[in-house]
This record gives sequence, C-alpha cells and structure tokens, in this order.
Amino acid sequence: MTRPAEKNRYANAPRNADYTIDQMWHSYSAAEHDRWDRLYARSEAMLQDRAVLEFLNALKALDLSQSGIPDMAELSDRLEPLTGWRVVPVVELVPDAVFFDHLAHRRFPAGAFIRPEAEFDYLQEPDIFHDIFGHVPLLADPAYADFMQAYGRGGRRAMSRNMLPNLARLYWYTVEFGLMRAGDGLKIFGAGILSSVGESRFALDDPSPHRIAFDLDRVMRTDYIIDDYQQTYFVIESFQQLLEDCYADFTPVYDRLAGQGAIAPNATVPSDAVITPGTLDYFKQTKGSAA
Ligand code: HBI
Ligand code: FE
Repeated sequence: MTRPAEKNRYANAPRNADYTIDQMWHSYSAAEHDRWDRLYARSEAMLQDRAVLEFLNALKALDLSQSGIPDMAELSDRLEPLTGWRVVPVVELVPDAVFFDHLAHRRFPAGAFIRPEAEFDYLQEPDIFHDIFGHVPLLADPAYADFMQAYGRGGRRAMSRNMLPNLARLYWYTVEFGLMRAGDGLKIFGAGILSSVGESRFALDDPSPHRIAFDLDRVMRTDYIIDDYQQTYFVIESFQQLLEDCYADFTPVYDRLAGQGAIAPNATVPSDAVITPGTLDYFKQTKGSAA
C-alpha cells in the first residue's frame, strides 16, 4: 500500500534494513534548492552572535554554504576525516533501536525531504534543513562527536533497562534544545533552536523560559513539550563537560532515578542552579494553562 507522498516525497522510497534510502540528490528541484538557500541565509545571518563558536566554525569547515541542498555522501566525505562521522539519508524518524545503532557507529540519520513552502518557518517533523543545518555541523567538534557516539551506545543499555524516556530527555535538553555558557552570555548549540529563527530569539532573549545549569539527574527527570518553544532551557559549560558528565555508564544514575518522579517542564526545584528564572508569560498567554 503506497502512502500519498503529500509533503515528504521520499515517503515511499525503498528502504534498506537499516532504514537508510538513496538520497537521489539529482531529484531535488531548483525550487527546493532555492528554499534551502533562503532557509540557510536567514538562519546563518541571525546566528552569528547567537550560536556557539564551534557551530559557526563548522559551517565553514564543512563548506555548508548557500549552494543548494547538500549531497549527503559528499558532505560525509568532508566530515569523516574530521571526526569519523557520516550522514546517511532516511525518510523520517527511525525506530529508537535503529537510531541508536547508527549513532553508535558514527552515522547520523538525516531526513532527505525539505519542508514545503507553507511550513517555511516551522514544521513538526525533522526535515533536511533541521537535520543537516541543525545537527550535522557540531559533529565536526571532537568532544561533541564523542558525546553523540556515547549517547548511541547508551541507548541500547537504556532500552534494556526501560530507561529510554530518561535518555530521550537528555537528548532533548542538550542535542535538540541545549544552551552553553560562553564568555559573558549564553549561546545556542541545540539543533531544534539553531534550525528555528523564532526559537533562536526566544531561547536567548525572552524573559519567559527558565534557564538552569545542566545537571544530569535533573535533566533526566524533566518532561518536555514537543509542539512549542521550551519552558526550560539547560545550560552546559562546554562540550567537554557534557561528555564527562555523560560518558560514564548511566547505571548509577538510573538507580538514583528509579524512585524519583518526573519534573514538569515549567517547574524549578530547590537544588536548581537557576541562571535566569522565567516568568512563563509566553505559556500563560498561549496555553492559558496553569503554566
Ligand atoms: N530518528 N531519524 C531520526 N532522527 C532522530 O533525531 C531520532 C530518530 N528516532 C528516535 C529519536 N530521534 C529520539 O527518540 C531519540 O531520543 C532516541
Ligand atoms: Fe533533531
């Protein structure tokens, strides 16, 4: 049964056992390449003073310029000599076990489709701009590259201990929505923020969200929302710190977490090292809920 390729023209592409597909780079239209260039130019310009330096340097090192949608095999040939990572095309999100296995082997699965014009500013699913502009550049940083492989290796263990929700929170609050202390301010490294101009402003400038120093146990206990800006952002000191905090086996962490409940996305707890307490005004307006 073939599914209507409504927004993702790869929806019915033949898949390998590891869920990878052929990117068919020659099939991208001029309009799709142009859309990439406009997405890239807008984000790259506004991130000059907002993204961590490692991200900005990697954009240059990987030559992720505005020359249309990257060919993942060619991009991988530039990335692999730096940190051993390659980027492999997939249709969409892949099952957790498959995702972890790719990361454990230094392969980043990236969606091959590009968002439709109607969803230029935001889309729920990870398209090629989110995955390649948001996630791939930092794989050129050695400490971050090691962290991502360690995360993949930890994934299989987490699944065997039913701790996947805790590990997914770690991914969410760092890889997707992480901030880093840099000099006198905060900078962005999370892919979900980097690939969103709205959230690149909100995460750093808006008084609404809490900004709290990263703590592994705290992050692994904290629920998150997937359809709006975050109510809390966690701040690391460096990728080296993140790697050191997360490189060890998580067994003792899981043991500590076993008896503890989840923390709501909008809450603060006494042990928090709060950098900026949020007003949560954005959520009171948008959700009307007891934010
Ligand atoms: N699949 N292609 C892809 N990309 C992701 O970022 C991804 C995924 N599958 C699962 C997943 N992320 C998250 O559930 C991780 O926390 C495991
Ligand atoms: Fe992502």
